[in-house]
Amino acid sequence: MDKVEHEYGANQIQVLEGLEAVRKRPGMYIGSVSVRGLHHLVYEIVDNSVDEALAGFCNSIEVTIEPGNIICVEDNGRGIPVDKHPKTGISAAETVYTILHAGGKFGGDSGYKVSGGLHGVGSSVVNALSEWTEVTIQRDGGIYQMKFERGKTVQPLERIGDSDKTGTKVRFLADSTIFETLEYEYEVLEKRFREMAFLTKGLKISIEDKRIVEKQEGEEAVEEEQKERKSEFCFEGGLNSFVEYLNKNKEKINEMPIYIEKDGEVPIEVAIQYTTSYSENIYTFVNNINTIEGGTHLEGFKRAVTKVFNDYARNHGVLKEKDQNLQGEDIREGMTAVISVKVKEPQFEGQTKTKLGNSNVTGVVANAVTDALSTYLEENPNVAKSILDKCISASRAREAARKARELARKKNSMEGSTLPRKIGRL
Ligand code: 28G
Repeated sequence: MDKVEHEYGANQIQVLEGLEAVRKRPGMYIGSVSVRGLHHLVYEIVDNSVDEALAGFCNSIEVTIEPGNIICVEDNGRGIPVDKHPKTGISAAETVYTILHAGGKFGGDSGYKVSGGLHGVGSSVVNALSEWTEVTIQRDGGIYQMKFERGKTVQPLERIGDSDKTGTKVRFLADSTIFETLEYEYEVLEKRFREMAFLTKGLKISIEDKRIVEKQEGEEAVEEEQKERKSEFCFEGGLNSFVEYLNKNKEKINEMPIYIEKDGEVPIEVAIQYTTSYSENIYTFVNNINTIEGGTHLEGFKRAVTKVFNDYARNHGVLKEKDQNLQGEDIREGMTAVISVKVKEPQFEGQTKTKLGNSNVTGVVANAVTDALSTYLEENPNVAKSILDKCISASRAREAARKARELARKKNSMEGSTLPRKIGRL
C-alpha cells in the first residue's frame, strides 16, 4: 500500500499507512537502529505472543536465535486468523503484517497496549525492517504460511499442510541495510524474557542460542564451533518469584513476600520482601514495560507504605505521642518490591518516556496497598515488629548523620572557610 488511508471504525480511529514510512524513519518506530532497536524487533514479536497468553490462550513461547542471526519465535496460541477479507481477498494474517496500525487501540484481546517496545506498533514494523519474514500458522486443521521481503508480500498466505494443533511461528532476518549490527546479545534477551515470565505467572518462555561461532585458528584453519545456550523461564509465583530472585543472596526479614493483587479498572499486582540490607530496591512496570523513571503508580505505593507503617507504629505503641513520624525513606530501607499495573491508555512522560503520568493510578495503587498491607501487618505482628525495628534504626542513623553533618559545618564556619581565599590567590 503506497498511499495513506484513513479508516474510521465505530469507536476507534486508526491511521493505516504503508510500510515505506517505517523504512524511511525506523527510529520513529523502534527508537533506534542500534543493537537496542534490533532487540526491539524481537520484543515486538514476542509481545504478540504475550498478548495471546494474557488473553488466556497461550502458555508457551519459544525464542531461538538461529545461525545467521535469524530470529524464530513460536507460540501455542490460537494462531493469527487466516480468513480472507470479503472485499480485498487478503487474509487477516497478511493484513496484520503489511498494514501499519499507527494509532488507535492495540494489544490483541487483552485490551492493553502491552508492549516491550516503546512504540507498540507490532508485527508490520518488524516485517518492514526485515530482509525477509516467514509466518507459519497452525489453525482450523491446517498449516498456513506466508512470506515477505522488506515488507512486501512475496508469498501470500497459502495452506501447506494439515495440523490439529494451533499456534503461530514467526521467523525473520533483520535488514542489514537498516541496522548497524545484526548481532543479538543473548544476555540482554535472556534478562528481558526472564522479566516477562515473572510478570506473567505460569507463562513459559524459553530462549535458545543456536548461532555458530566462527573461531579463527592460524592462517587457514577456520573452525566452526557451536556454543549452545538455552534458558527456560516459568514462574508459578509471578511477582513473588521476582522479588525472591532479586533477593536471592540477601538475608530476608519476611521469608514469604507480602503479595497484593487487585483486579478492577486498573489491575495491580505488588510483591514486597524486606532484607537486612540498607538499600531500597523498587521495580515498577506498566503493561509489562519497565517504568525506570517511576511515576504515579510508584507515588501511590510510597504514599500508602509510609502511611500504613506510621499508623501501625502509633496504634501499637512503637511510636509514642511525642515521637516524630517515620519518614518514607526509612521505611523503604531494605525493601525490595515489584509493582505491576495494567493501564488502558498509559501516558508516558519523562526523559526516556518511562514515567507513568496517569494521575488516577496514584489513588488506585494507594488504596489497594493500604488495605492489603494494613491487614498483613495486623495478621503478622512478628514481621511488622522486625520491619519497624529496622525503620527505627534507619531513622536514628539518618538523624545521627544529619547531626554530624551540622556539627562539621558549624566547625567549618567558625574556622572560616579557607577555600575562597585559596581560589582568590590562584
Ligand atoms: C510467534 C510469534 C508471534 C499471535 C494471535 C491470535 C489472534 C490474533 C495473534 O488476532 C487479530 C484483532 C483483534 C480479533 C485472535 C486468534 C482472536 C481469535 C487471534 C503471535 C482479531 C489478530 N483467534 N496470536 N493475533 N485480532 N501470536 N506470535 O503473533 O480482534 S498474533
